[in-house]
Amino acid sequence: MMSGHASQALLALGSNLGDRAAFLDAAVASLAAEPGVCVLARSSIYETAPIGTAARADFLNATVAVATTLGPEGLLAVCQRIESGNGRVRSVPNAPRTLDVDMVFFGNEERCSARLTLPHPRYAGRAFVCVPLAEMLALPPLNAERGWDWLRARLDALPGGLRHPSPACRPWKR
Ligand code: PH2
Ligand code: MG
Ligand code: MG
Repeated sequence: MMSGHASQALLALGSNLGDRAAFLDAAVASLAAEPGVCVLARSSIYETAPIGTAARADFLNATVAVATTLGPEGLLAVCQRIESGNGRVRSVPNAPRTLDVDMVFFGNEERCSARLTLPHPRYAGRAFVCVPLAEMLALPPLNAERGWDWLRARLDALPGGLRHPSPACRPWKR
């Protein structure tokens, strides 16, 4: 249960080390158990070629839509705690990771600081973020809600190829 004013936020999950799907599931479960965070929707899971890293192992990626009474900093702290609790070790940047939980949007908020840039500075080029976001928006419960029109407008502005599954971002079967 949540009381007070809630914000909409979109999180991107990624794993390319260990039991990748189990780490994504654990992240969703941890978010759902978090006071002040309500999981509204999760996308299905996609298998994706690594982008912008020397990593060789394919990722599993998914996105989650939440309502939260936390602010951006509080939600960021939750994301980092969930990463650490799932074996994430911050060694070399972009090293293979058990779990990455990135904040892509916090409502329509725009900000840029060393700790947190919103929207995520690279989401618009990344099918592994945009494809699952588009999937969530097309399905209940988000598809029927005018409250998500701001996100629909953001995604509609992107090239179509970024919003549809492709060999680089393909549906993954459990
Ligand atoms: N995350 C990165 C860098 N590259 N590539 C894919 N396919 N999926 C990711 O989650 C990912 C990536 C940095 O966090
Ligand atoms: Mg990331
Ligand atoms: Mg990250």
